[in-house]
Order: sequence, then structure tokens, then C-alpha cells
Amino acid sequence: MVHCGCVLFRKYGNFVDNLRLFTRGGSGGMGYPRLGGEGGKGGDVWVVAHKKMTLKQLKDKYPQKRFVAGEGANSRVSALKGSKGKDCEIPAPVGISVTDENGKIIGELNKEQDRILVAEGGLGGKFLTNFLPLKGQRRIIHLDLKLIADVGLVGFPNAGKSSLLSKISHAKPAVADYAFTTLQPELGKIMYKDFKQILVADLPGLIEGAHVNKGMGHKFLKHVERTKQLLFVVDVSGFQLSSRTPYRTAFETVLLLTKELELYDEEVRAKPALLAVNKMDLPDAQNKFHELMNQLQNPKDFLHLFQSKMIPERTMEFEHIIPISAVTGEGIDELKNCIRKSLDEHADRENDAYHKKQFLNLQISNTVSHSEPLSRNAVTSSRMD
Ligand SMILES: Nc1nc2c(ncn2[C@@H]2O[C@H](COP(=O)(O)OP(=O)(O)OP(=O)(O)O)[C@@H](O)[C@H]2O)c(=O)[nH]1
Ligand SMILES: [Mg+2]
Repeated sequence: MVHCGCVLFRKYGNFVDNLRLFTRGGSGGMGYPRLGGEGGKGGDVWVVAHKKMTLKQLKDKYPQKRFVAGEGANSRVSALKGSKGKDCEIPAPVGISVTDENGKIIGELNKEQDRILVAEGGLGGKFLTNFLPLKGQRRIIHLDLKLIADVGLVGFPNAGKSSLLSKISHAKPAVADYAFTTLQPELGKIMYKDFKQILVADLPGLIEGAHVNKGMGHKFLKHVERTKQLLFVVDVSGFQLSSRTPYRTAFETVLLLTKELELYDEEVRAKPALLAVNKMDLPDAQNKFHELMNQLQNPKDFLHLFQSKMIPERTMEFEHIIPISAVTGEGIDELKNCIRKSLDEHADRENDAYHKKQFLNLQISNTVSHSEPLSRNAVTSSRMD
């Protein structure tokens, strides 16, 4: 049992996606009234991005989560202008947004060595302050991880998301035949032969009503927000949470998952998505798969059969639908290829869009600079009138 607890702790304790920290700039140094000396300014607190850092490491290294910069030096006869207090740097991972206590964004760390000033040191004592120093700024800040993976696994509990992650990567997530085995995202890397790597996040299962926070829905859906693309994983035989909840076919699970995402955030629903239909090794899986494909291809023929609250405004358009078995390995290679293809295509599209935008900006700035002398003329002539 003890051993089991340990494993659980390791499995679920190793992912931190947000941290709340106390920060305070250093106080200024005392001024020197008799000689008009000025105390040094207190040090500032910065959050600085480091590629190798994780929020978990930050939390372990500074369990008290307090960051206070150094005080400014007092003004002395030998150094009338006191020196500045030592700055304090909080090492944080890349891909973080920093917000204050009220949720207002202070800034974002998007690349190595990006830095954000979070708490400024107090001014040193000087004539204006009666030579008394000011205290540093105090601020509670939140660090939130923006993107955790390229691909996030989305599905009802027990669909086989963790089994799939262990099949496509070296990650060893817990797998069990009960709902909510996974409670925290677990990351795994798919390694391709040409050394390309794609990061996949195994996410906790969603249930009906997740968007109104059923089954910790909000917390779980927030993880979905932090992935570029979605990989829906459904059990070809459908799903039933308990004997008190209705049985849902594979098609219904797709509809319900889409609906949950849509009600949570339309932007999440609109992410590029793939569908893995799992447990194809089970009896009668082929027939059920064909039935599902038929329903997915002609949703309008079937939607009237369901309660309207189950039907999303827009049905999901999957870029690829792949039948797989996370147990036997059937379809896994094809799935890996499809994941890569889809990510590459979207990266290309984003690149194109970026270049088009740059080109457009260039054209606009050219037009503006050509038109500038004209407008000046126009002003001059109107003045002359
Ligand atoms: N027959 C069969 N069983 C599978 C397959 N994939 C997963 N399972 C079983 O389904 C059960 C649930 O698998 P998990 O991988 O834990 O499912 P999950 O989606 O991660 O579940 P949660 O973490 O609860 O959301 C386990 O008993 C697995 O052994 C499959 O391809 N075929
Ligand atoms: Mg799981």
C-alpha cells in the first residue's frame, strides 16, 4: 500500500500549472538630511524566463513562495548617494502569463530571457521625502502556464486516453478500468524517426456537465485550452459513467464532448481536432465503427433522434478519424502520422498567414510614407487659403 501511495504521489504530484507568489520590492535606503544625501532605491522583483525551468521546480526550490528584493543602501558620509538594492529574479518557464491578484495581466513570458517587472523597489530617502525612504511595492502574482502540449487527449473517462499515451510515448500514466483514473495532465513525447518530437498531454476525463464544473470540469477543461490541437478518444462501444447515468453510444460521446467544449469556450471547440476510435480489438467493434462513421458523415440524418440539449451548434469536423486499439497497437502508427501531418499543416498555415500579414504591413507602411508629403501639402495649401 505504501508503495502504491508513493507511485500515486509521483504520478499526480509532478505537474504544476499555476503558482501564486508573494513579491515585494526592497525598501529604499535612508537619506542623509544634514548633507543632503540620497538613499539608494530598493531592488526590483522580476520574473525571468528560463527554458529548462518548470513551475514544479520553482515551487520545490522556493517552498515559501516569497520573493523580496534587497534594500537600498543608506546614504553615508563616504557614499552620499546610497547604492541600489539587489534585484530579485524569479526563474520561470517559457510560456507563462503573469497576472495580479485581480486577474489583470501584468505580462507574458514567451521566449528565453523575457523578463517582467512585478514589484518595484521603494525610492531612497531624499529632500522631497524628508530623507525618509519609501517601502517597496508589494504584489501577489499568479504564474499560469499557457500552453502545455501540442496535442491534448479529450474524452470521457475510461476511453483509453492514458493507455494510448503509454502506447505512443515513453510516459507511464496510470491505467485502470474505473472512471477518473487520471486527475492531472501527464505529458508524453511522440518521437519520430527524423527526431521530430510532439508533446501530447493525457488529460482527465470529461463528463456531461463539465462546462458547469461537474466532475471538476472547469479545471479539466482549462487544460484542454492549453493545447494546440485536440485528439478526441472515444470507446467504440460507448460509455456509461455509472448505473444511474444513461449509456451513450460512441456517436453520442462525440456529440456530448463537442457540446461540453462549445459551452465552455467556442475557441476551444474550434481547435483543429482528430478522432481516435479506441478498443477496436473488442468483439463487434467493426460494425460499431461503421455505424459511427455513417453517423459522423451524415450527422443531419441522426441529430433529430437526440435531445436538443445534447446537440452542439456546430458538429466537430475531424481532420482524420482513425480506428485504433491502445492494447494491441492496431492503427497506432497511422495515428502518429496523422497527428504529425495535422500539426505540420497548421504550422505551415500559420507561417503563411504570418508572412502575408507582414507583407501587408509593409505595403501599408509604404503607402503611408508615400502619402505623407501629399497630406502635408494639403495642410499647407489649406493654411494658405
Ligand atoms: N480492450 C481494450 N481495452 C482498453 C483499450 N484501451 C484501454 N483499455 C482499457 O480501458 C480501461 C481504461 O483505460 P485508461 O487508459 O485508464 O482510460 P482513460 O481514458 O485514461 O480514463 P480516465 O483517466 O479515467 O479518464 C482500462 O481498463 C484499459 O485497460 C483498448 O484498446 N482495448
Ligand atoms: Mg487516464
